[in-house]
Amino acid sequence: MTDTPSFDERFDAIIVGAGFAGMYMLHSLRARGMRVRVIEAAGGVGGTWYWNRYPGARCDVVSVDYSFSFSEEIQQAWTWTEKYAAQPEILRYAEFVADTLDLRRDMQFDTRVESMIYDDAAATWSVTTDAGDHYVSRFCIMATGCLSIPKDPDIPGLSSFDGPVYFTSRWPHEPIAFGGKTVGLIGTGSSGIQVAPEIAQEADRLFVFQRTPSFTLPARNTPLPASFVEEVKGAYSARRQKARRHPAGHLRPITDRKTFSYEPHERRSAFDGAWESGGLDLFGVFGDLVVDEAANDEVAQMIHRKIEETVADPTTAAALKPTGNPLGGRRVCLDTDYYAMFNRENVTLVDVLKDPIETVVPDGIRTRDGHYKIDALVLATGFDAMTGALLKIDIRGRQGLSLRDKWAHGPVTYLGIAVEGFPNLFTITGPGSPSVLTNVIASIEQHVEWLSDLIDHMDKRALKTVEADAQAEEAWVRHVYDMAAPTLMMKANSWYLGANVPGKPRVFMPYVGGLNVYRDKAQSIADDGYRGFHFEGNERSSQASAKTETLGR
Ligand code: NA7
Repeated sequence: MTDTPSFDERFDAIIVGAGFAGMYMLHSLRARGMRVRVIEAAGGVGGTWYWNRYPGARCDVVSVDYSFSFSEEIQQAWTWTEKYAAQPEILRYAEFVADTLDLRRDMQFDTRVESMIYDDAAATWSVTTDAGDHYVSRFCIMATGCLSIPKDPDIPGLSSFDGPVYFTSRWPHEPIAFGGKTVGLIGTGSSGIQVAPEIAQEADRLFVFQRTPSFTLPARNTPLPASFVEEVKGAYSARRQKARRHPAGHLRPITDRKTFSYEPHERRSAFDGAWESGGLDLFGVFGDLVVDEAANDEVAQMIHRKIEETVADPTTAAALKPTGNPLGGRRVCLDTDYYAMFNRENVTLVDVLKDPIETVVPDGIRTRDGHYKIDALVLATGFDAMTGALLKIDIRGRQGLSLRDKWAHGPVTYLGIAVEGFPNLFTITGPGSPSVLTNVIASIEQHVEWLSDLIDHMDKRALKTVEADAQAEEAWVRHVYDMAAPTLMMKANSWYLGANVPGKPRVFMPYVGGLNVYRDKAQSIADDGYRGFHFEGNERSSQASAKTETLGR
């Protein structure tokens, strides 16, 4: 890649982001002979796994499923070593895929896209970057990730702190020595829950500042026996096929059995069994946890009991019990020894619901009732999820329509893939797609393959642009809402709803209907001539097709 900015260099497609979505999209479009450039803010591939390199970062989908299925060569060549892979192994895997497919030659790293402006007359996108590049492209594909833009932590006095501040979402590449230090950690979502036990082992003292307690289940991560990996590899395509038909896109147990179809002692023993086996198995014994309030409450109580049994100090145990948000309403975390960590002498939970943080001061954190002296501060304060990365870029579609304006009251998309007014621009795992509620690699594969088919469809018919219809978009947004409305997920203050970012419109963003249902819907739309999309013809190839061609409305 050149160091000098490029002006008006032309591409068939520009892909923003070199995480798993950008990598597979590049491979797929290049295989079609397209000239493609991937633009990536990071210094390498891997997306979320490039940035979130804090100690303890680990995926909560089992490794043999959280990986690409499209290449038999890759899935046979790579060997996972743990049930739930840790960040370094996933990043090595992303790098291995990039090497195997020779992806880097079409990737531009350390570059952020600043604007994407649609030219109505030319039907192309003008893309500018912070490196001063100006590119022109027929298609733009946003592979920007659902959790890539850290939320502004919005903590008074933060800049006055004398010691180092580490964001889990922007963790340094060199190891951080916490030995002999007193560390403050703010944030107890997945990231905080994963990093805390690691810091606790090394630091002199750890203060965990918790505002909202999360539900977390023991991951019970374990090394993968070679025999298991061989068995998986021996029947990988059958396993992948099952995953494709699974609502979550990976082989976790599911059931439609209702909680109260069990006797109380059976419920308790089923819960205990799932707790012991670890991971998300709990959702495989009770199928109604996210819709039935009483069922949800009962299981929440069972988790409270586990907290009481594990955490010796009753005040700490009480503060750790999640209340007010139903189980599953916010992302359920998987942990390794999180609750047990609070029995260590050097770990203190600070309940900032009761004793709010007032300000960070040069030597620590001042709460209403206390002053905690710390040497280093770790922020695991979350992300501007699902829309943050898209709205950070100045995206303007037809007649200068800005995406920020279009989404002022919340994101609207068709299938989570396309937006009316923004021709030839696609979002991979955008709002309105199953994305974060699934094995996201399985969702990415579905999107990339569906979009590649759409582009084939256009090329075969010499169609220049594709755009979602307003009515189809409106109907999809309603459908996404209708699927979420009966669930308890609407009752939690979660990032799924944008509730973690002050002022963000409260709209439930992911599609809860399941990846299998979504896949069928998307396929039926394609089979129906891309119902809900309209195409414009290509003057270059045919004078007659220059009229607007509307298919399958
Ligand atoms: P999350 O799940 O959004 O968690 C962020 C945490 O930070 C959460 O406990 C917040 O408490 C807390 N927070 C945020 N701002 C503050 C301030 N100002 N004061 C105190 N506490 C604060 O982000 P994660 O990175 O852990 O996980 C995101 C996803 O990444 C995860 O679900 C996986 O899919 C991977 P609050 O809830 O706002 O009270």
